[in-house]
Amino acid sequence: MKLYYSDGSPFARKVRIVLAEKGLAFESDVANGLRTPETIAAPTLAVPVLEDGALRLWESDLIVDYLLRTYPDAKPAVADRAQPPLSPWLARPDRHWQDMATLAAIATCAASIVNLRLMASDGITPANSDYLARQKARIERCLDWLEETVTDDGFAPGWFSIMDIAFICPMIFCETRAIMAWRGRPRLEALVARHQARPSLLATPLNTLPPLVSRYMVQRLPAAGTVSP
Ligand SMILES: N[C@@H](CCC(=O)N[C@@H](CS)C(=O)NCC(=O)O)C(=O)O
Repeated sequence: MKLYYSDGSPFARKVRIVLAEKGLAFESDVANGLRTPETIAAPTLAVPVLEDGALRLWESDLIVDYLLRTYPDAKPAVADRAQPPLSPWLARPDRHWQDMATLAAIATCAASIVNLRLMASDGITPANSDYLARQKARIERCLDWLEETVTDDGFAPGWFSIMDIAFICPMIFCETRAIMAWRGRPRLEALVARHQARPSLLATPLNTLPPLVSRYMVQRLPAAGTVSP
């Protein structure tokens, strides 16, 4: 397998954590900051992208779903029995739609967090852009909903779930990049704290450099306030 990623990407980190949790070996094609469109092997122009033989996949949740289904028995050489195991599914079979809705809320929240970060590089912030103010409001609303949804034992008690991982990665990104304050939500804070010493998290730190905004993106940005969906 080969994974294309940036080592600052919270979406790629989710995939890297799952690969580490399952002890799956892969070749890394890693870049710091945003890649130029010509160097991304996906129509989405975003990383992570996974190649497994002839198959090429993009979108982190899809990649994780593929890994869980394709390598169900993969385990790390040494498993720590004191820690909850990685969930074998994206969503609990008996709560499929609820968990998929949770994952969708987390993914939307994460995308808005990354948008705030990238646009700040151009001086566009919630203070001077109605569109970014709406994205910030979306993040707050998602976080409030997630705080109501999560339990004292994570999103799927007894498991280190993909929902847990998908939440932790962008919140660490949000904090280390000083994008916005998100704490003050005790259950979500406890979830992030609980897993920080897990080997798969320690093995996949985000880079300490802020991601770069490519000239391609800057040249094509319409003026603030005129963006259509
Ligand atoms: N929904 C995608 C988001 C991926 C994403 O936004 N990746 C960022 C890096 S954090 C990227 O490559 N952005 C390039 C761009 O937006 O042009 C996923 O879950 O994989």
